[in-house]
Amino acid sequence: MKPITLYSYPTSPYAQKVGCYLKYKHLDYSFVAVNPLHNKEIAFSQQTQVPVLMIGDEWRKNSSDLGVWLDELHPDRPILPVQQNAREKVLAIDGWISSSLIPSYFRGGVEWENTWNAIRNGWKLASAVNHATPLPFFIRMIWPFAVKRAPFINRMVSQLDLTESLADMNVRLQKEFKDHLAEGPFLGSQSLPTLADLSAFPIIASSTFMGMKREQAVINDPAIRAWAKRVHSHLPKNPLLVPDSMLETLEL
Ligand SMILES: N[C@@H](CCC(=O)N[C@@H](CS)C(=O)NCC(=O)O)C(=O)O
Repeated sequence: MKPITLYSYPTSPYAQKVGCYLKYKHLDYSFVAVNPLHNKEIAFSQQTQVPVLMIGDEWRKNSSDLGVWLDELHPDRPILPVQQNAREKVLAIDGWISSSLIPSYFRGGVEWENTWNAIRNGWKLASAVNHATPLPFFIRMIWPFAVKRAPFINRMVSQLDLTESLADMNVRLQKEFKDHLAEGPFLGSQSLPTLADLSAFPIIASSTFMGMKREQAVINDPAIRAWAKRVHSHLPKNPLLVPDSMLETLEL
């Protein structure tokens, strides 16, 4: 088997997606932490976006494409259904996760609903990044404010419908999530977890695992919490790229 290496900051929700694909598929891989201050570790890719996945001597980016690539190369424990309609449905739900659900969390880092919680959450993220690639103390302290101004985060947030308040957006996303779950037990009414579940799980569960406070967390909905527990049972206890020592709990 060609060696697999995942390059990212440990806190990127897009990299956490890929981490969950790899873990679900029981594929051995190395994780190389990228320092967000200089991105030297991915200089070979001549760009700065993570995650980057290297398999053998070929690298690619974009979490969703990486899931498709992994399934092509390693068809065991598939994350995409074979049947065309089901496959398209799963990929469409994953698209919604990448373009709506994940950016709504970034919006929470830009529009602070509760200042103290936002600062505390930012420091927790900084300490997880610092654990992987040491950051100067000053940078760790200003991290929540740097996130608020980070160009790639603001670019992503500006693509959302900002006429809708963040609170209303969270209520809508919770409802849309349950629509995607439909009859369950997994997203798109699938009987086993797919790429869509593995994409949504880390962004939804990592706030709980890392002890971050959110005003209206999607996971507060009982049906979504029950879904998260089902997905968790198919993954290692710690399915994140952040070590156990940085987590407050591994229970949902
Ligand atoms: N569509 C990409 C989005 C990845 C992304 O936005 N990554 C962020 C970190 S969470 C990043 O690397 N931003 C810095 C940059 O784009 O230079 C994916 O699904 O992988």
